Amino acid sequence: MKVLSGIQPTGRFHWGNYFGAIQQYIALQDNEQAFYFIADFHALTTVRDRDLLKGFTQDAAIDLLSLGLNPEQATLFRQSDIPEVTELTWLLMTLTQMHLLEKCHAYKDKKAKGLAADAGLFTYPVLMAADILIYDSEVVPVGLDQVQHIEVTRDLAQRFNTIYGREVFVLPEARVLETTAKVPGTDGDKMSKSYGNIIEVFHPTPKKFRKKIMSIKTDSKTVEEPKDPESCAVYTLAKLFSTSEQLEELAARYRAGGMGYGDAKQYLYDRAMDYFGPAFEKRAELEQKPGEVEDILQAGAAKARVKAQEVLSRARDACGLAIHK
Ligand code: AQP
Repeated sequence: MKVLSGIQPTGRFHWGNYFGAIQQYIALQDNEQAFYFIADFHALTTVRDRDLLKGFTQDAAIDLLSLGLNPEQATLFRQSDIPEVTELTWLLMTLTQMHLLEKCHAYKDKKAKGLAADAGLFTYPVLMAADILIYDSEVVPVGLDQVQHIEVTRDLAQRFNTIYGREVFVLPEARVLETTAKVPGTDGDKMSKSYGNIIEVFHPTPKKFRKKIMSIKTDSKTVEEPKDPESCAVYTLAKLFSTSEQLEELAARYRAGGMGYGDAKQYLYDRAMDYFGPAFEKRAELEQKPGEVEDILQAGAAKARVKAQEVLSRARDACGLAIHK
């Protein structure tokens, strides 16, 4: 099975990114093809600071490797190291109907908020389609918010194949984990950088990590009062890290009363520290080896580019463009 996914270097990864997407990357990394890229071209629609983009991109690579992405199995690369992807974007753009993009949520949401959207944001799903189609990807592990974009990718692939009368592109499927498709943030809404409700996977110090967890919004019930676990963001997040026995025990403590939200948050902090502890240690090691990380990205790009050139040639040939040997 050919697996591919991309993740934007627009800040540090949060629990939504990890449980919705990255966890799947690791689980699928021993497939026939497991290509994962850092979507720096995409990030340009929001990050317009040279040093920041470079820093986020480097951090993204280190974070993924620390969280268990194994470069011996998976191919990790920067999106912008594969220029073929922008060429394929143009080929796809020539047959992308405007109405398809107008209904895409990233653009629609921004417009609804009265914010100015630029052409990069509007055409973002076409670049994403090129990212997926250029590696003959069959399965794309993502969170729920990206499913619509995979549908656009399928539409474009089908349209291209039909117009040019050839099976140039493989139609990919989204892979979404039911339980973590939409991880909630500290306010109960979908965890998202633009909502300011994220918990980052990596924090500069355990103290800052704890402070973030203690900032999760709860209602104002007193310690003595019984509480409803299912309507509490702390409990919902605790599900990410707990066994069913641990959860039952925690839910019983909520319902019985006598447990304050501070205790529930401490529980969440302890579980998260246990869970991510090994990644924190690995990260501290990798931070000292930027050269090694860069080598991994370049070796990944060299491998991915071979596949991208093969598929792009197929597409160029189908359109009647010259093929470069
Ligand atoms: N809350 C979430 N639950 C489950 N999956 C999520 N993903 C993001 N948020 C959640 C998944 O993470 C992958 C990378 O997404 P991205 O590159 O779009 O990252 P992002 O833009 O940083 O995600 P945000 O925080 O949601 O950013 P904004 O605020 O810019 O929209 C994807 O597979 C995504 O589904």
